[in-house]
Amino acid sequence: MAHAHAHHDDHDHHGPDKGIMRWIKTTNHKDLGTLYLFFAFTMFFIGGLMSLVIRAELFQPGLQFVHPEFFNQMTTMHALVMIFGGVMPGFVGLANWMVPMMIGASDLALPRVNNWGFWILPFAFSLLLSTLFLAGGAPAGGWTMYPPLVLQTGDAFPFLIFAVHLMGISSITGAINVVVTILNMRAPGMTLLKMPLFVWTWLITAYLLIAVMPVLAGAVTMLLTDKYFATSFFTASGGGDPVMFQHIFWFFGHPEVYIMILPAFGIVSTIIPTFARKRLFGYDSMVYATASIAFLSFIVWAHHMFTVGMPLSGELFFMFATMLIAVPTGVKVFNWVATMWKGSMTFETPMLFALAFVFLFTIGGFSGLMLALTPVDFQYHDTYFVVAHFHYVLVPGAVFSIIAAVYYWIPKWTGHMYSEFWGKTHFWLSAIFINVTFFPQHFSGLAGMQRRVPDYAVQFTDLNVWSSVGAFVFFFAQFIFIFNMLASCFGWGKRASEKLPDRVWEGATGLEWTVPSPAPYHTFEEPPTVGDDGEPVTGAARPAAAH
Ligand code: HEM
Ligand SMILES: [Cu+2]
Repeated sequence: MAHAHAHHDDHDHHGPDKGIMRWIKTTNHKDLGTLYLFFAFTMFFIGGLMSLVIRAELFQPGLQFVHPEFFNQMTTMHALVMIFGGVMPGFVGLANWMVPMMIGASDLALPRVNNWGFWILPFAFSLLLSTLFLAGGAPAGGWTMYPPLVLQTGDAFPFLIFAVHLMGISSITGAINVVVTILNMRAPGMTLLKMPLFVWTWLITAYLLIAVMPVLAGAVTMLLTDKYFATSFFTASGGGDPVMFQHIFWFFGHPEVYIMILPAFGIVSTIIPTFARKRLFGYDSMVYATASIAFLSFIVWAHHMFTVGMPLSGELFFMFATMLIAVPTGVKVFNWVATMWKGSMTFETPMLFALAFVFLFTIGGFSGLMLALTPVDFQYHDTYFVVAHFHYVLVPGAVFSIIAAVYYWIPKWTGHMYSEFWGKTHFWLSAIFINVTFFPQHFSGLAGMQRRVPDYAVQFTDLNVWSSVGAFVFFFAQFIFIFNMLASCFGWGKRASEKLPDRVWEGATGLEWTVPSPAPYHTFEEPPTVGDDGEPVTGAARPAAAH
């Protein structure tokens, strides 16, 4: 011990580099977490602007602002930017910041890989976004890149494929880092079933990433050779099969949607116990439910292709397998509600976003169950009902959880409280207007309004006006969030000078609350020891009212 301490002391001069080089060369998990989050917010902003272009066009029937071709570029790029640039890097940023702190490790296991994993992303997205300025414009075949349509993409095509490969490499490096760190660097005493749920959900997510990103890479490489090297994997005239692309794509694509929701489950399972001042109900069952969902996500892919023409037995298998996912998901929702039952709840901003997550994600889950019913999917398929469904799980689902996590942990990151008043204002505007945006789409969809089309029949006008107004208000409400977070970073506002305690939230448990706020650049030079409950064993660090 004494030796370890001396060793630590003579490394004290190892602070961060100064200026821009700090951020370019950094291998520190906190710096990289910050970079990832900054990148994700930039992408949310760009992807959000694209959705506003779409919503402006859809405000009225007829064509007002953009050409149909550009409309299709916007839907395609919006989705690619939001998924691969916004939600996934957002979660990776949170993992970077929190996984080491939650398991008592000093950093991630592979810090240099971590640096590369991040810096690949700005290049990938520069490539992708540069296609907007190429002859023929950006990819417009949908984010699912179905052939034969996507093979008609102009000069943007190789940029698209290369960008997807780069995003995949970045995801895999991040995932390997998370797995290696969690399996090898937990504090003494922290067995697997004592890990915080955010760590568990990220461990499982990382395995999903490692399993399916290569499948996507394979699929897009086959597209590339079909276009430039005269193969015909997916071209019927050469003996290939475009439906095979859909099978390969969705074998990646369905687990991908769970990659965008499992870490959210972990976040909500962290926040609700804190503000209910009770332990999470059914910890073990939450772990097993997460693992079951991950397993099932591999055997349901063809529910995206019910209308493609499959044997009846196939349709039935994919229908029932999909509906089975409702069971572990129901366990999770039940446990969140049971955690709040008779708890001493308070409603600070992170809790509000977590609660909205539980309500609104459940709506998205139910519309998903409806879509799983094969016979009726023939009616909903490719309508706005689908758009409503996946936006309910992605926006008040994935995105709200990222927002909740940032509010929850930012006092720990920066040492300054954010403004609760502006946090609540941001919450109510977001929660109301996300519903104004997407709830009407259930009805336009059931009535037959097609997705990915810039025009619609006049009877859908009112519902689309609601959607467009909702989208614009939601978008501008997010500036409140940005200012609030900047205020916390730079210590603006009334409460900035307050010295925050280590345990910022009275009911919070976990190792991250045993270190000072702001967390020092290097946490846990010596690993903490944790007891049976996963909490630190000794000293003032032990929570007073954890149970
Ligand atoms: C409030 C924020 C958002 C708004 C207003 C919005 C709006 C839209 C609109 C208008 C479309 C086009 C629908 C169509 O014509 O087919 C769309 C498509 C899509 N959006 Fe969003 N969106 C938002 C956030 C997100 C997020 C966060 C994600 C993913 C993480 C996402 C993923 C998608 C996907 C996958 C598509 C389908 C694209 C395709 O058909 O290829 N959206 N969105
Ligand atoms: Cu699916």
